[in-house]
Amino acid sequence: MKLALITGISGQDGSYLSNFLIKKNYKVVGLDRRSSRNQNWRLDYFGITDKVIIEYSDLLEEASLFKLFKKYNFDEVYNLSALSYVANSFEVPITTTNVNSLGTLKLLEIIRTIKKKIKFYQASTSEMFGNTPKLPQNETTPFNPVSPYGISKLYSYHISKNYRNAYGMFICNGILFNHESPLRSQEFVTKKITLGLKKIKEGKINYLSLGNIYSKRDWGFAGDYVEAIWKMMQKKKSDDYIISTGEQYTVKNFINEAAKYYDFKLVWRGKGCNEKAYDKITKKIIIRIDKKYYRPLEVYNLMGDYSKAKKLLKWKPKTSFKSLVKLMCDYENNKY
Ligand code: NAP
Ligand code: G4F
Repeated sequence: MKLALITGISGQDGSYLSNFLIKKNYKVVGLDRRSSRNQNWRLDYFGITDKVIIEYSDLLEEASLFKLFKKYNFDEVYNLSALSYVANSFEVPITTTNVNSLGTLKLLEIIRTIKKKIKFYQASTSEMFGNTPKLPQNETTPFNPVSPYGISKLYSYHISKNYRNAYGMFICNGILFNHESPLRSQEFVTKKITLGLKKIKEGKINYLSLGNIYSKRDWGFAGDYVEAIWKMMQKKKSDDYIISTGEQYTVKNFINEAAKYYDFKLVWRGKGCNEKAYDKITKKIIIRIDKKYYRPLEVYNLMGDYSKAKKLLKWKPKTSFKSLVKLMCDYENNKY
């Protein structure tokens, strides 16, 4: 039985990966921050709360991390912990960098010191590409991050490669494009839309306020992506891989697809901050644009080329854009 450590176990990917690894007969230890919120709701969703060992620690606490590695003889470490909300990274750039950059370095240093054979996965991101002119983005596309989040993740990407090359350690960077699920946190745009439209339908709110609806994203399903993460950790040699769907849609496309699910017939009028979507039947405003959701800098155009993962990992995404929107809406309606 392999022993895996998942940092960020309380997050979206942490729960999907825990469920996946438990099915593969792993023993899973989850690094969790103590919080006043119920952090286990995602593990509860999979019915695996009692099957994982939760250890309270923090990526900011070096001594506590060290003790954890002394206590367990890990085979694989999946570093999913991060302050992952891009907009928020502009508000708290220092904490973002401490957790997302130095947190990774702390783990790598502990592994290098204690047991170099431990395999390490770093949760890298398409946000590192920022506003690069090249499309689709692949493993050789130059990075040009435009947020404190993207920059903090680029540090971790490079330091991970550095430890792999300098010390011969097994370290993979998964450069994952946006991936969503019913378990996505509510501040991210896909969940905000699928949950928001449901609340409008039920009369709980009048309309939904959003920011830039013209940015394009390559949206996949988290359940598909954790399989790719695991597969790269099973290869003989560690490497970096793009994980994506190879398709892109605007935020507006996502809204229109979700609106169909809820039987809204959206008509769009106006431009920029004055653009609105009305329901053709009721004439009520459903979507408004609010400047407060614009970011100081935006990433406009992401689409990944996952050919390398397809060839070397025999991985490809299973869930289409339409299926993803449907399964997120189904969840809001207790059908998933
Ligand atoms: P998420 O839901 O925001 O989960 C982030 C996790 O990190 C949470 O468990 C959070 O704990 C934990 N965390 C934050 N600060 C920490 C600290 N100081 N010490 C220990 N843990 C800390 O993110 P996700 O969507 O699952 O993404 C997983 C990873 O993949 C992240 O590193 C993210 O940046 C990266 N990524 C995500 C995507 C995507 O589209 N989802 C794409 C590319 C890369 P709390 O619950 O206590 O806040
Ligand atoms: O859902 P988002 O906040 O995701 P974003 O910024 O693309 O970041 C996610 O994907 C990254 C991978 O590329 C991850 F590394 C990162 O951790 C995170 O999981 O925003 C998507 C797009 C943006 O262009 C944003 O400006 O939607 C736009 N948007 C428009 N209105 C909005 C809103 N985003 C949010 N969160 N809320 C809005 O009201």
